[in-house]
Formats: sequence, C-alpha cells, structure tokens
Amino acid sequence: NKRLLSKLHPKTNDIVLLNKSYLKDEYSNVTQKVSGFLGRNIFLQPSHPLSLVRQRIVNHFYKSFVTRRGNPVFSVHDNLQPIVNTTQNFDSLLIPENHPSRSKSDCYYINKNYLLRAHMTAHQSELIQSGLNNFLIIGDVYRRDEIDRTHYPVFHQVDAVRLLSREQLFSKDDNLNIFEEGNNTAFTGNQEKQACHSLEAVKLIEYELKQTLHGLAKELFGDHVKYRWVDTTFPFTQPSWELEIYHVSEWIEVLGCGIMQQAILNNAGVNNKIGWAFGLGLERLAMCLYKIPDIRLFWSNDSGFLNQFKSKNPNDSITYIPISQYPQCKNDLSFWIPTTGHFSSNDFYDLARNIAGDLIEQIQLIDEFTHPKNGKISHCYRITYRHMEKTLTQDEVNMIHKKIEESVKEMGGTIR
Ligand code: FA5
Ligand code: MG
Repeated sequence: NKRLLSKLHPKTNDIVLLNKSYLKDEYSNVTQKVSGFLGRNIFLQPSHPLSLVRQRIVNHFYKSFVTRRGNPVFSVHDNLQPIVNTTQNFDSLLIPENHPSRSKSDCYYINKNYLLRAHMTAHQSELIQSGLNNFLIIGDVYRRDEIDRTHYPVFHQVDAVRLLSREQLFSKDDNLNIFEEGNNTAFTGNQEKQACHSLEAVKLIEYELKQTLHGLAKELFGDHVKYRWVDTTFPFTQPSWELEIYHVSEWIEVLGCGIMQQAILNNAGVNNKIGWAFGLGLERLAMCLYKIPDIRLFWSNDSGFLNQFKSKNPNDSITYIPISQYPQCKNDLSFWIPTTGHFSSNDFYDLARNIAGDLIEQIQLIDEFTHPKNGKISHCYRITYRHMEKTLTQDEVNMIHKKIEESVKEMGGTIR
C-alpha cells in the first residue's frame, strides 16, 4: 500500500490537499481518487438532490426552534474544512485510544495527526467552546468502507447540538435540577443514564430530541411515516439511539443520536447545561425520498440525472426516473495477499476504486482461505462493473481489470 501511495505521489514525501502541504508518514492512506472529492461541495450546489434535502432539514430546524421575536435559534455551519486532527475527530469525543473507529483500515489518514473527518461530530466540541448552544454542522465525511449501491468513500452528514439550562428545561418554581450528586445510573428504558444527570432532566430532553427527529421524519416522508427507535451506543452520548425508517419493505438506519456525555460539555467549558446531539446521513435520506437507486449517482455529471432536479424547490415532490440501466459485467480476481504489512479488504477496495473509479458498482469478497502448508492467505473478489451512462464493452472491462491486477502485484500480492 505504501508502494502504491508513493507511486501516486512520486518523488516527494509531501501531500498537498486544499492548498496545504502535509508530511506523509506510515499512516498516510489518502488515495488520489479520494483527494479528488475535496472541495467539490456538491451538497451546496443549488438543486443538487443532496442540496435540496439539506435545505429541507435546515428549514425544519429554523421553523421548529424560534426566539420570542421569531428568529431562528439554530445556526448553520457548512463551510468547515474536512481536514481535521485526531483530537477533533476522536479525543474531544472521548473515543478511546484503542477504539476500532480510529484504525487505518477505516479512516483516510493524511498522516499520524491529520485525517479526513470521518463524521461531522468532529467539530462539535470546538463549536460549543466558541459559545454556541444550538447549531447544525453540515459537510462531506470520508470513510474506508465496502463498495456497493449504498456505500461510497465520501458521503454527507448533518450533525446537530442543542444545549439547555435548568431554566429552559423546568418551569421557574419547579424544585428540579439537571444534576445530582448521586451515583444513580437507573435504567431509562433499557439503557443507563449518566450518573451526574437527574432522571427528570434526562427524560425531558430525550422527549425533545425524539419529538424533533420524529418531526423531521414526518416533514420529509409524511405524517404516516413508519419509524422506530433502536438502542445503541456511541462513546460521546449516553443513552444513545438510532432512528430507523421503514422504506420499501426494509428498515433503514438514518441517524444516530443521544444525550451528550457531560464530560464533553465540561471540557468545553460548559458545566451548567445538558445537551442532545445527532448525526444523520444525507445520502440515505435523499435515496429514500427521491428513489435514487445508487449512491454513485450523486457524483454524476450526467444531465440525465441532474436535470431531473434542476430548478426544483426543496419542498417539491420528485421521483427519480432511472436513466436506462446499462448491463453489468462481472469479473473475479484471486490473489495471495501480501505477506508483509497489514492487508485489509479496504486496501483492495481503495486500490480498485483508484483505478476504475465509478465504473465499479460493487466488490464482494467471495472466497478466503489459508494455505494449509505455507500459511499464505488467498482472497477472491468479485468485481461488478457497470457504467452509469453507457454500455461497457468486454474489452474495456478487461483492460481495467488487467490494470487492477497489475496494481495488486505492485502492492505485493500474487495473482493466482
Ligand atoms: C456517526 O457518525 C455519529 N457521529 C452520529 C452521532 C452524532 C451520534 C452525534 C450521536 C451524536 P454513524 O457512523 O452511525 O454515526 O453514522 C451516522 C449516519 O450516517 C448513519 O445513520 C447513516 O445515515 C449515515 N452513514 C453512515 N455510514 C454511511 C455510509 N457508508 N454511506 C452512507 N451513509 C452513511
Ligand atoms: Mg450507525
């Protein structure tokens, strides 16, 4: 992988991203393909489907929370740089040192200290520190992940934070508090609350959080939207939930949320408020809302796609009519994985994406075995090729497939 990277950025030990130069080290794994997404800002392009959903969500928050004078309470932050340090992405959110989400096989690292943000939550702590109480954070996030119709190395998230004081939570003459000394981690539903919080405060803000998000789901999918709350865990919230929406005969996870760990607020200099937070995926919502079948389409410059959203308003009802689907072409590739270094399937996904880009619809690891004598490990991947805008010829596919083979060899793999 190192060899692959030095080939992509020859001669120098620097990598330049968004006009800044970074020193590479053994962590660096940002590919050329992925760095090409930086600064594209498709979620801000007028009448791009991601932009339409973004505006609808923002409008929902502007409408739902207003000051006595009728002004929106939430501020929107959608121009924060996607390059963050590990303190922002992990430490500030209490993500432990050995947590799997920090691993090189899951993140795009620029070097040991900097990475492409893996979630918008990376900015939460510093915005609280700057004195904000109600805000939305919107932007592009980057993860090394599988390759199929719902996963892409870059996608978009909307995060939100709302902090509430005792006075906002309870009526003046109530004798209730947000905090208590005790070590009461009583069950709230089937999850424990944080010991420092009173059950009354937790229940009130859980109610507000769920009302707000159910309201958003109704706003997007109609009053009769079928939804459910699923208990989960995040290092930065407790208790935590996921919201799932029932869409075309399956439950789809659209967001994670919860009551913020009090230590995050305390570390940011706020010790008299309690907060809720959530993070949702724009692609998931847009795919459900407009019936967009493949996540690659969001990056398409094809007029057959973009024109269907052109000069539409956020509240228009739009159903995407698929441009005719061109045939798939499947090719398998088996190789002995490199014996040096840590090889993960995500390394192969990145390598293939880097060469074939959006011509790949899906890659599946279909077989894996260890040689009984020499202990070498073999992987077999099935690559599904499909162009979004034309029919691929077998020759074209063979050429690309060959290049992927070459690249596997350069990485230290042995084609079988
Ligand atoms: C997070 O990223 C948390 N930061 C969310 C959060 C924020 C929780 C604040 C609590 C408080 P998660 O990895 O589950 O969680 O991603 C959140 C949402 O992003 C998912 O529900 C999904 O809608 C979307 N998402 C996640 N991975 C992908 C992917 N590979 N492709 C498209 N959308 C994705
Ligand atoms: Mg999740």
